[in-house]
Amino acid sequence: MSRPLTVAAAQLGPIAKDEPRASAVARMVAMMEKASARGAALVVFPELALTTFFPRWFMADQPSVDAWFEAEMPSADTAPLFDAARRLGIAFHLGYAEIDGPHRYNTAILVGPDGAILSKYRKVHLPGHWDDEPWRPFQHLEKRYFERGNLGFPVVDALGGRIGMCICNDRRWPETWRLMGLQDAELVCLGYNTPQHYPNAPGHDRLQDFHNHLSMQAGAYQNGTYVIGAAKAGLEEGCELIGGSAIIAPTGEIIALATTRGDEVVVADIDFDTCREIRKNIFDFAQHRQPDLYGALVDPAGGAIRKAV
Ligand code: ING
Repeated sequence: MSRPLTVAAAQLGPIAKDEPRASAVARMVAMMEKASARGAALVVFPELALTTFFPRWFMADQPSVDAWFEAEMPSADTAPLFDAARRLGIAFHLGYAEIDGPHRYNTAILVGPDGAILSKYRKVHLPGHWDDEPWRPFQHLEKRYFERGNLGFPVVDALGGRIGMCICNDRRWPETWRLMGLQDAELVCLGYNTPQHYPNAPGHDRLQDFHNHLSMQAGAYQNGTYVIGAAKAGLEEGCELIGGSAIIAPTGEIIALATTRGDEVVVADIDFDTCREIRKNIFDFAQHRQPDLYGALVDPAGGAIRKAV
């Protein structure tokens, strides 16, 4: 028995600071149409896909920050995405900045081919810093502008498989992947905005593309899940963002890869049953994991293990 699905990563090139949401949405609808024409039933868009990556600037007043957020989903600006989903019969994953009452999150949703929101995720691992650090060529103020996600890492039954989500920096943390692996995730959708330059470790600039794929390929293999990673890429308001959008098999192999740093759709045929080759063998959790020895992984005083060694 097989459970095939054709899927797409829709990489976005730069979004200018003054580019209206409607413009970014129009670009994404065009990519949904392109993906649909190539048989895709799901399209994954990047993190914070509606606007430029605004955490690169320090904003002192909350109204200036809130201008980058969505108070409702869908809204008049984003409705064309939901309309296209229904018109084309295609699901999509979208990253955006969410206002929920007094709370603000870096959020992603999975929307079905009927336009219904099937799942929501709020980013847990928020990188960067809190205070204005003008020494940086560009800042990274996610810790200031977003609260830590409070929805866990949900995995839902959708499109014939078990689908989870994470966002950008989450992919670098093995706990992210294992929490979804423990829920039998068969596909993880994620978007990212990753600068080529890392001010605190410029020697790693040459490794950003490698670390991007290393993180996603390891997550895929060690949990027997497909991964679709979609970048916001290119030179965006003076900040070069990596591309490398990819579709990755449970074996860890890259089966589709973007080759530009602009708007680009990459498509692959997956089969959710392939996950079993990994999860019923080398990573059969019930057979091989030793969770009774892993307590330090969730000990809030995580440093204690260093003293014990
Ligand atoms: N961006 C980056 C990411 O995790 C970063 C931040 C870059 C962290 C390079 C470490 C190294 O891909 C977001 N938005 O999390």
